[in-house]
Amino acid sequence: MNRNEETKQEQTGRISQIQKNHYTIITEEKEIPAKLRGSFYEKEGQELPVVGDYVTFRYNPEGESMILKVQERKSFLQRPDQSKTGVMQYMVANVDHVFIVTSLNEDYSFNRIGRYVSVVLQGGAIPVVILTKADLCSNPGRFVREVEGLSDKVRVHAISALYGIGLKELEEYMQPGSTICMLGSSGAGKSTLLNAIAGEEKMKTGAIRASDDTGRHTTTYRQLIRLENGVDIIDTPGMREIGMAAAEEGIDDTFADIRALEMQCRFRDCKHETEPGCAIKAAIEKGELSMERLRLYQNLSKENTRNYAKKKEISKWAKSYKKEKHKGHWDL
Ligand SMILES: Nc1nc2c(ncn2[C@@H]2O[C@H](COP(=O)(O)OP(=O)(O)OP(=O)(O)O)[C@@H](O)[C@H]2O)c(=O)[nH]1
Ligand SMILES: [Mg+2]
Repeated sequence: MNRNEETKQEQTGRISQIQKNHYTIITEEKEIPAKLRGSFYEKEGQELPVVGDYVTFRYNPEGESMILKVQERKSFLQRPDQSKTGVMQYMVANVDHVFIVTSLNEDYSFNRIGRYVSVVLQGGAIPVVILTKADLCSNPGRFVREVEGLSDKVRVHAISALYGIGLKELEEYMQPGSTICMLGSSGAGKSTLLNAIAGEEKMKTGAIRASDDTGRHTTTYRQLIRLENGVDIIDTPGMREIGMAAAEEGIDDTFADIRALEMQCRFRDCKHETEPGCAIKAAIEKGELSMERLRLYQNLSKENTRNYAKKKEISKWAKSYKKEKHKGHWDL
């Protein structure tokens, strides 16, 4: 193809990076700088491209190419906005598996993993929980079992990217042409895992704070990396929290739709089993709610009740301990 023909022809590529209004498109041959066609800004509610989108563009060998259209997405991850305005934030598109990366140190949070799983299921991708830094944990199996209890749709692997433990288990996700996205808090080890899978340093990694095991936001924007084995991996910056209400019990944000439906059930204590007038069952029948998300919500609520009961029990015990100690009975 000569230069002129190449310019006229519409091509297809994949968005690998976005910096303000500047897009990078990756094709079989190269990375191409691009911008949006003006009409994207004219029409209200027009879907803008996100990392992972396949787009049609007009090639410009001299400068920025022109993105004409976003192609239909097969999955689309969104999360509720942190400021709780009800707006959804777009994250990535066309992902097959999402690696929910959590390290086996202070970062581990059963509830947070549940919220990520919900976001992934909602977006139409498959959640895979990766418990990293297994080298720092004396009993990774305990955590694997706990996470497996979330939903039978969730796969769990305990690994150490630094020591190469468990990486073989991840080979089944490396199908040529498939896409993996890394999600998880800053410092969890997403970029370290990506480098270990790639076999070379594609991304920068950074030390965590010893005081609370949190990271320092080393990765600052989403980036799609095309590996030699034909897999696309999207690395993302660590998020502080995902769709989380301030309280530890707050699973409300990620499950706002289910809670809204529950309010419409005829009985206030509806268990969504055999009760008549159940809005949850109706939504499942209509295909508006998936069974997996309902189970996940129920499992998380159960776990929260258990934690709450545990906390209450402990504080009761602490109070009686103080009282008894005061009477002099507890000097062991
Ligand atoms: N002990 C141990 N440390 C690890 C492992 N994986 C990553 N780390 C360390 O954890 C720190 C954070 O790793 P990163 O890969 O930068 O974390 P990240 O999730 O990409 O963080 P952000 O880019 O900030 O979102 C680095 O010091 C890594 O060396 C592991 O398996 N074991
Ligand atoms: Mg990173």
